Amino acid sequence: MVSKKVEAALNKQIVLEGESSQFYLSMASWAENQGYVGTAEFLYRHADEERQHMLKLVRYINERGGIAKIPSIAEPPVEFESLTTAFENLLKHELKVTAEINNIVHTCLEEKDYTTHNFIQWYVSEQIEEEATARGILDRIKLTGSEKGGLYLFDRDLENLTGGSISVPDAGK
Ligand code: OFO
Repeated sequence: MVSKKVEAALNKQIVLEGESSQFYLSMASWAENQGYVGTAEFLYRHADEERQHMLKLVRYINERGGIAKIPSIAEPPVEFESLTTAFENLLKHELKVTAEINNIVHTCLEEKDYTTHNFIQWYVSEQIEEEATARGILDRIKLTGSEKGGLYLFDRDLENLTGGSISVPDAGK
């Protein structure tokens, strides 16, 4: 059974994962409208993965005798200045998510909840990957520059990255 404190921390994380999903969905839609087909594919896939992260938390809280709360989510931005600013925002967002995951780890230890501590380790590893992916993408953009030809190649590259650089968990497991 999760304590009230752990339950609250996990419910807070549901909001963040939901926000991540909506944020990436909005970026995907923007990229699609800009003609960045590969980037859009990558981001649509990423938005789905974030929803799985949220779902995994919902299922875990309920499984452990808590009550998962499904929140309303703030509207994400519709427009992004450029691919660079979009991915800079993404990295900033992921850094915030990592900080919150670390807070959950801290709460688990305070509450001596070693089961949730174990559960949350999946998110700790996932954040290492997500930050690395975001940094890698920003590096690629910097390397290709803002010329149309370079951005076209970047976009194609990202489409190929869609395949499996970010793993999708089984919900609730
Ligand atoms: Fe859920 O990993 Fe990004 O936010």
